[in-house]
Amino acid sequence: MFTFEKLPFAYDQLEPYIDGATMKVHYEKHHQTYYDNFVKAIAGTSLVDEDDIKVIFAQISNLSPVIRNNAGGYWNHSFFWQELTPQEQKLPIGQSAEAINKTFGSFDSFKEQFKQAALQRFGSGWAWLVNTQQGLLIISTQNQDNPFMDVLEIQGIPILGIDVWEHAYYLKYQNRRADYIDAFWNLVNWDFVEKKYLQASTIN
Ligand code: MN3
Repeated sequence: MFTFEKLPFAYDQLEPYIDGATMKVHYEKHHQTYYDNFVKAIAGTSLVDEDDIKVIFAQISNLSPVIRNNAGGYWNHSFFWQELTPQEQKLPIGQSAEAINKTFGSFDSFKEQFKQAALQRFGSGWAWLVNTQQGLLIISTQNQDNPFMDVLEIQGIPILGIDVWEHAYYLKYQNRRADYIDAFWNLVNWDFVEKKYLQASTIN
């Protein structure tokens, strides 16, 4: 059973970095539609009985584009909401902070590389920090593809992601994707990132 979960904050709580109107449309229209279409697309197939969406992602190359886009859209947004917080935590913590510093030289250097990946994603998609057998990596995916999907050259376990579809920022930032990415750093829930990093390290 795949569920559509509540937002962990009110629509306007991420202001001024992400405005309430954008959050409302993003969650109620975009995310809800991905979820509804995903559920519709797997209805009547054996995928309905899956309780781990990663099993679906691992065979996505054999499934329809409708399932690929909507399963990804559903999961990516669920992850994104949990990863954001109004608390303005500012800095990574714990073992994920250490791994980021070790891999990228410094937090600032990581932010810069992550921003470049997010800026260079042509059209719609996501940039991700993922954990792999080789350690942390920054990747980007097109459309609603997800780091677990078997279609990707480099797969990994998502630790952090940013939605760079225009629907995520256009009302406030118009074409200024770079400004939206800069503002995003005020919203990252580093407790969540640390939790994901520790889980991913256990799996590896
Ligand atoms: Mn989105």
